[in-house]
Amino acid sequence: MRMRVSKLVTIERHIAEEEHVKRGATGEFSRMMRDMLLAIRLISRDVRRAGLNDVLGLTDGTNVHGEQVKKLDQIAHDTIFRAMDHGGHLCIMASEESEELIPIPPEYERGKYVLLFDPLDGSSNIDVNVTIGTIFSIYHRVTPDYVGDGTLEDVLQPGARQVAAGYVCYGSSTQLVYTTGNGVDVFTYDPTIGEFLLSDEKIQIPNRGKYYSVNEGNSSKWNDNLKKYIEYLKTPSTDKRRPYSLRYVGTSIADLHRTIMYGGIFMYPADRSSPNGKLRILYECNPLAMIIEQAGGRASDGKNRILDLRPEAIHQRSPLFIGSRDDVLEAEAFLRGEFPEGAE
Ligand code: AHM
Ligand code: MG
Repeated sequence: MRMRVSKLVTIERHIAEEEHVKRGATGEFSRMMRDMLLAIRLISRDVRRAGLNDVLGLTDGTNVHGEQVKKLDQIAHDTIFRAMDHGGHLCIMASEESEELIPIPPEYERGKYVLLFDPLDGSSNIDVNVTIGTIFSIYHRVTPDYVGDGTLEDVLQPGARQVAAGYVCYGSSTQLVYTTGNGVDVFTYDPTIGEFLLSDEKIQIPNRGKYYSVNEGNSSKWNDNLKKYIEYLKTPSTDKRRPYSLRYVGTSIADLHRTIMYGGIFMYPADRSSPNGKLRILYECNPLAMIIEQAGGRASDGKNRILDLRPEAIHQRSPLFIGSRDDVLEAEAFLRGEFPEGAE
């Protein structure tokens, strides 16, 4: 469900207005987001020219210019780091592309925010021109020292404490889906003027959908309750609510974006070889969960609310069931072994 907007508003204006209402207009959050938007515009440019600009699939070695060729996900990581390291707004960063925490270089000031990100989500789709994305999650630091580096404690906060979360979808257009806890807004990039413009305001996910999204190639490793749930979704019902249709891009933000717009459920469950699923809590599950909850949906690990998890490591994984409220509740019931009539 979307509310189209007729007014012309850039994202920077929108963020500044929201900050004015919520935070008494210190302007610091807006300035930090301005740096982040610069990184996103640069990544979008590189993604849009992929195939022409030496960023596809070449990991090692040198190109014809004698330069080392980097993969797009490394370029995206470096771009975000270089846009965010010197603004004085952050005290620490963490990224899917970095094993360890990423400190702010000693020559720059430290700020009160923490940034966690997946620079290029859907890496397996980069080389085949399929939708990829960027995910980010922002917290206030919890360590009191405003001049010192942020620590692991600042990074390992439960998702419920996020100040803002967003993802960028490099799809048929580049869109930024974003929340600061005041609903979810969608901004579409106009490359001719270099601006993100508000395109859908306060989007809400339908309470139930007709799409399910999961890597069914893993089904031989699933537990019986999950197998039953997927079988149930595929079984025609007399009220025509089922069968569901399957959609699976293999880029979590693309699968989530469709799920928000049309309703349904996206899952990356645990299985025999991946007892915690695949997706990472800090920079994948948490920001996506904040966005889905702000859009009226639900996100869980099958039992617990994602945003209440207490991560203990930067790259910790969690199973993820996310989407329309009634679909996720139904999945959770199946996983508990509670089946609706006719599904046993
Ligand atoms: P990545 O961050 O290395 O790209 O991996 C995460 C991606 C998700 O975007 C997507 O949901 C999942 O991996 C797909 O995994 P699979 O290929 O196992 O279905
Ligand atoms: Mg990822």
